[in-house]
Amino acid sequence: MPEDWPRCPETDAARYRTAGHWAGVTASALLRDLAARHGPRTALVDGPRRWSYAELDAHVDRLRAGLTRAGVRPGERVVVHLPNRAEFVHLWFALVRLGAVPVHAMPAHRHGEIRRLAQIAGATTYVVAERAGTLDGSALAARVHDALAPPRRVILLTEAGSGSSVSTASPAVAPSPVPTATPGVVPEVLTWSSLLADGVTAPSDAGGHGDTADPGGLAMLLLSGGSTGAPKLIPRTHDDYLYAAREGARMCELGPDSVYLVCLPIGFNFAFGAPGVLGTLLSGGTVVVARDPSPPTAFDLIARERVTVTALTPPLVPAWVEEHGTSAPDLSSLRVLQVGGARLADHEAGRVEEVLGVRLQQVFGMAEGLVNYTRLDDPPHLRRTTQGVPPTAADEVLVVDDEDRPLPTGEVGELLTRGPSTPRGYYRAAEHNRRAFTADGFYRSGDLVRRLPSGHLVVVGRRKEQINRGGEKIDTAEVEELLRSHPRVRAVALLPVPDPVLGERSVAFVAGVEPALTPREAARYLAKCGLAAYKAPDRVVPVPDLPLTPVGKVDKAALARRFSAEPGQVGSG
Ligand code: J2J
Repeated sequence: MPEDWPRCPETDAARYRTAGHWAGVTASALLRDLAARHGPRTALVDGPRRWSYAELDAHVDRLRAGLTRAGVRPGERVVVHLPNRAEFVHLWFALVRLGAVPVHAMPAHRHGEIRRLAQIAGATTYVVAERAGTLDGSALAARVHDALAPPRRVILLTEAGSGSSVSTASPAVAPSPVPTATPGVVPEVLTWSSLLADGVTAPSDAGGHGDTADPGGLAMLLLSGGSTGAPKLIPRTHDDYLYAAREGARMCELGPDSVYLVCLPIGFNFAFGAPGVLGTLLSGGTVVVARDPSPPTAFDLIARERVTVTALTPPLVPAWVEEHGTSAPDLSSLRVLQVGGARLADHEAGRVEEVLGVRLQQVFGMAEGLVNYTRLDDPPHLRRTTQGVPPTAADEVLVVDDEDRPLPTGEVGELLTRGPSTPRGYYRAAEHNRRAFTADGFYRSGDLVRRLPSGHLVVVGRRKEQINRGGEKIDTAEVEELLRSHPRVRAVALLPVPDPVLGERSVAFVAGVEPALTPREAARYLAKCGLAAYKAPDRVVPVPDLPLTPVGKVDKAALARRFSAEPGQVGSG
């Protein structure tokens, strides 16, 4: 049977181990070690709830035992669809300790994305909050459970959360009324509190699989924002993920006194591992969970918990700057503000330091592994106008032309990368891997960059079919395919257009039958298909036909030219 994902060749693996990049410990063993070293120090804060390192470790044992009793076994994949709550951290470590594999879903995901995630991962279990904002976890579970592999478990996190005395009676998740579900396939529904009910006794309590598992084995699966067609999952190992978190912590100068505020979705690679939750914990610091990224929530927590570092995507920066002007918050503890996920405009970069009075760190990363950071002591112009450097020389970066030939310093080309944090292929995607990676194992990022003589990278564009809407990635093919299935749409092309706040917005050029599709109709239709709301086109431009290139592909460059020539003239929105 072919392997689910390509391992790193042994010559490179040995080099990473010898250099100490791959430390040879699992995340579970790491947490035990942290508990031994930092026992009474505060590890995790969520509202009034706090866990010391020792308490976190013990709580993870208890949850691991509950998951084992519920039947979750080593190697099973589990879709984790939780909002910013301490329970995300508990569950992540409990799964890893059990030897199961967390699959990170984003809060904005809906049944379309979750079903695909579950199917590609071959996940047995779906963990969702019963309610989070507009998300109705029970209803969502009913729409996705038949996409799970047997025994099809759903775990509902109730608002009362961990340690509460919520009834263990399962809320009804009836066989789904939606056409996507297979009638009669009833999932097993468990509540969080039932998992925690019986303490730490479980069949395999002695030892713990996750402590002794292969550190080079699969630890987690992340969703790629970067590929066209079927979504791709990124297999991350303990070795490669902990390397990335550790190097991120070094670039961010974290230590035991660091307090990291999780503003962005906690399952986003930036917030979880760059250095994020894991980098903070392995430094002995404190992770504070913000339930939403709004400036008032964040400012309140920064002042209350003496937060020293946090991370944002670019669209949040002007909101922070503005709120700072009106509410004069106490940000005196905040030392570093990381900004990444999309290109931060140079003028906004300047305002971060001038107005907020904190050190800006630009972060240009990818769930595929490589994360670049500006150094905290870089000169101001490099902090403001570049997206940083790779953390170590082992993170190889090439800037190449269309034929993969390395370009001289200063020229714009595609970034290729290989290194201790970058897997050599996607999960169960052998054919796609032949295109997405070079023969010698470099990942083709699709990002167009320029490298300065200092080694700093500047992101100038991309060659992949993707829209980066303020850090939220849209695979244009995914949206186009769904819109094409609308009865009034014949042909459609989704394009990015510049936007002062988000960096980019999406415009759908639609050829079809009258009356022309409106943006609202498009959004409703895509929501019905189960797509995250941010993927709906911001504008819809009706066109008689889509222009084609000589080889018969949609000529997106021509559409972009037409739009930029008369943006106000065309379409509605
Ligand atoms: C321009 N484009 C950027 C930046 C990411 C840290 C930070 C971000 C991510 C992330 C991450 C950018 N300027 N500063 O995983 O650990 C675009 C690039 C990149 C893609 C990856 C992390 N920072 N990007 O955003 O997997 O196009 O990871 O290839 O979601 O986002 O997206 P994603």
